[in-house]
Amino acid sequence: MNQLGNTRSAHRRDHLLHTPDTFVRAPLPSMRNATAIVHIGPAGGAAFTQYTAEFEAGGMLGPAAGQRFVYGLEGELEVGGSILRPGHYAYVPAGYDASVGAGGRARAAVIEKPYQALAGAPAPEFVTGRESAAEAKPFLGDPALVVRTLLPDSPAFDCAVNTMTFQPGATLPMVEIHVMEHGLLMLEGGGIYRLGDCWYPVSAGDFIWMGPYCPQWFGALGKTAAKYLIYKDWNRHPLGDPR
Ligand code: UGY
Ligand code: MN
Repeated sequence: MNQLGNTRSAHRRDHLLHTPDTFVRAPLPSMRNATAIVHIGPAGGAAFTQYTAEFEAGGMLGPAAGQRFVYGLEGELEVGGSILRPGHYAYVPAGYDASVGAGGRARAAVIEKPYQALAGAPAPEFVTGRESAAEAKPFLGDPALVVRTLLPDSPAFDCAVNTMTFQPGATLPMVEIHVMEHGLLMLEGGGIYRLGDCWYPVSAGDFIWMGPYCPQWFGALGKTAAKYLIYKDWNRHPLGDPR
């Protein structure tokens, strides 16, 4: 609790930094023995929603608003019959019937978005995997900054979810400005995030939303690696399906 009105959290037109001291919990419709910290959604300026789901024993999510990506943070979850431990993930296509529940206390990052079909592209399938099993690829040739791509490289998917791991002192090689938006959850370590014209100290547990064209840059600080989970819209024409 902070009783002096201070926080690192900030909300600007093109970005949000949401730090744990400002999290407010409330269940979403049809959740059972579970609650949500909604980090971002259309009300905050995004075209997707991302929330942290916190489960008690027997906890369940309600139906997804479109496609759903679940990343295990703590405890054990069951998604469509697959067991998710921390660092495991599941992608549930829109309209696919896969319940999300927990036998005991658990936490997960959840991303949901209406699916944007593409003429000629197949429909995406249910996917599960382990982040640690995904190939670590140097980002723009830098071995101190590696990317793991969690969803298949296929036009079936209208979004990408990756992790990025920065060795201490590693940085994004440039200030990025792009049409895609991001939902980002700091999983480990910390550093400085530039968002627009502001520089923020960030650490594990913080959430960031970056809107389209939000100038962005990160440098890892401290003696351990910094790692984040990052969503972006992907594989679609800016004007929609050019059919
Ligand atoms: O995929 C990305 O656009 C990523 N490099 N952005 C970021 O880390 N802020
Ligand atoms: Mn980016």
